[in-house]
Amino acid sequence: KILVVGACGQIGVELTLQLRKMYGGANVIASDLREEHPMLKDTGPYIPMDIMNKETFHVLVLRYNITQVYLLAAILSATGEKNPPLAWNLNMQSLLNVLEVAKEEKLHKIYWPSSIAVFGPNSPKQQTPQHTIMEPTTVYGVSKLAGERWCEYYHHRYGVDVRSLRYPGLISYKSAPGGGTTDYAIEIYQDALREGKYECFLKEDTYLPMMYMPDAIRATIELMEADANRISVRSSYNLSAMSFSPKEIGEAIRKHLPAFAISYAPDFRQKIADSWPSSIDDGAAREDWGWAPGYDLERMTVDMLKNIGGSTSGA
Ligand code: VAH
Repeated sequence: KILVVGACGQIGVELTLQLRKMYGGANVIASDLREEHPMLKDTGPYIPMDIMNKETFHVLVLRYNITQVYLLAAILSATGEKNPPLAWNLNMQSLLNVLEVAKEEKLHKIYWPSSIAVFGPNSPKQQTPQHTIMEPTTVYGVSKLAGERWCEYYHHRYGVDVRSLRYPGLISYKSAPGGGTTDYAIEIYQDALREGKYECFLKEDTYLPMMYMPDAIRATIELMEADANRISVRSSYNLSAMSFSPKEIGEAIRKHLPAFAISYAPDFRQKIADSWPSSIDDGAAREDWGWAPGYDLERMTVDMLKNIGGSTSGA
């Protein structure tokens, strides 16, 4: 059975729904601290759980015969800077709890997301390599960098089959984002439809690596389904689909909503965005397990504008 921890988050909701489609609702247990997300209702078992409590997590693994864990609980970059100790504690202890139980119970596979936030101001900005300088300047990035080292340690020392992707900024409409620096690229679509304008908290030429959620979900599944002997990276794979700036996504929206107006009021998140790469080299993912993105800015924009409204989460 599969357990998704953090199933009510931006990635968790869509990953849980996809896993349930593939393996059957009853075989995918969703858990989170919060009450069940409306989109998960009646699609499979939901168990409130605090992943910071290793014992209750361990008991749940035994009681429900869990063999795979997807750990998506985390505090993201912007929120993390408002409470560094909490971000470090949650992001690290949740992973260590999962890795320890995976070792003790010989769980089949573990998934844990990293992020382009592991790179810092002196990492190469363009086509950032899989292996390079990594001096992250956010607590979130530090926790993801440390987490990658722990994943590699548990794999090489104890044989835990833990796999990971360095997600770029993820854009989706089904569930609310969790306080990231890239969330402007979600808000912009919602505001464009609701108000016809958007005040962006990043400068117009801030290029960031981005990906549409359907691609991120597919990449996660493809990585987890790949033969173990094809996985050459046990820290976390670079993953890429596109890069764009607020100016460019504004222009993509204006093609469909000609009256849309964008203004700029950079805030504390500008400094975070400036520390990250503008584009990513995901050659290792393409080589090892055949990664290829499906959505570019235009295709994503059409899909986002078409779907927002009905299914934007109220949460
Ligand atoms: C954040 N959406 O902004 C996340 C992600 C690369 C960005 O890690 O913190």
